[in-house]
Amino acid sequence: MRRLEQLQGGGKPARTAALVSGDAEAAALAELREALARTPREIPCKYLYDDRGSALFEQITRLPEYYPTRTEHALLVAQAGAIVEAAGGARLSEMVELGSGAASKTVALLEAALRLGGTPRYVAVDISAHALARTRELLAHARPEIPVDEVLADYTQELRLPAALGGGPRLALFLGGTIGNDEDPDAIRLLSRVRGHLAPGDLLLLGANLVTDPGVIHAAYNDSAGVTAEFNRNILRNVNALARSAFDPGEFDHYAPYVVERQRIEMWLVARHTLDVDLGLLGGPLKLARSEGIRTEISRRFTREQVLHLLDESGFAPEHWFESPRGRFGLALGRARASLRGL
Ligand code: SAH
Ligand code: AVI
Repeated sequence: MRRLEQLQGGGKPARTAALVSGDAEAAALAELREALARTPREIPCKYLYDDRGSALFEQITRLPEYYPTRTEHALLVAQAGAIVEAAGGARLSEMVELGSGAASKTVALLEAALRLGGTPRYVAVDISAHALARTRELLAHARPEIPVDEVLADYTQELRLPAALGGGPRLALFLGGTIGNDEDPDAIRLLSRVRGHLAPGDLLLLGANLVTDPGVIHAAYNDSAGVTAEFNRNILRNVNALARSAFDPGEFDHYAPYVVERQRIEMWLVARHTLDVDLGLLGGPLKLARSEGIRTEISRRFTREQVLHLLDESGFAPEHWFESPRGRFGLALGRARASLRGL
């Protein structure tokens, strides 16, 4: 097992997402300062994933209302053989997963590769040291024969991946519907950067939430146990740890409407009353009016055409489309084109 760390110049893994030293810490503070000054105010969603946030996300994936993880998992189990065959079968040299989380669904793909006679390397890229530790535990237990490399990195920045092994295609994975946490330009920039790490003929498997019943989508982000609300409020604890600011999560309501015309959940933290928050290293107080919101995430639903368009714009020729039985989740398999159109 090897670990590359790109959030800091080596040393101990960060226990708080993006809590880093030197230039990277300054960049995180600048990013937060700029985002909180926007209209509407924002905190980038990557700050949801400190240790506690990653653990809360894992709880979310098991909630009865949160259908995406279960739905994608079932689809992956059903289609793993077809996906791995299309990606080269036993010749597949490695799988590189962005935002791997606990990698609970990836095991289905790794097992399919083993069944087909391959032993691909697995490279897990995540901003959360907690998530990478869970990946390590899960794979060591489930599939100890798979070589695993961990990369602690923010994939919105320039990525440094281990050199390709060669000898067979590389399959990049971006699952969970995480692509829906970005608007199109950022999504295309990210997928194009992934394309830049691949050779022509390598592949990308992209998981996306699809447009479905607004009531079902709304419930998934407004669970009755309040776990998503806690996950949302926890972002303020992470900001406090990074910036030594003084947000009180208890002063904010979780608000997560499904905005039908924009095909997306918007997750907000709404001030319960007028607030004057000490921003610590971010500088100055933040004055919030009663009911003023800070947007912490968007989570988009797509049509099949929109997903294939994202692939195409990022340098991949769409080759296969797999959809869950009730059309709530889709997996698109694209092949890296020789020409980097869209880069
Ligand atoms: N793929 C997993 C996890 C999805 S949650 C699944 O489908 O269940 C999103 C994951 O992406 C989290 O593990 C989070 O830590 C990671 N992540 C979010 N923003 C990131 C960023 N900018 N760089 C790297 N990882 C990121
Ligand atoms: C990681 N991402 C795809 C999740 C989503 O559904 O957008 C994060 C999440 N936010 C609230 N619940 C889950």
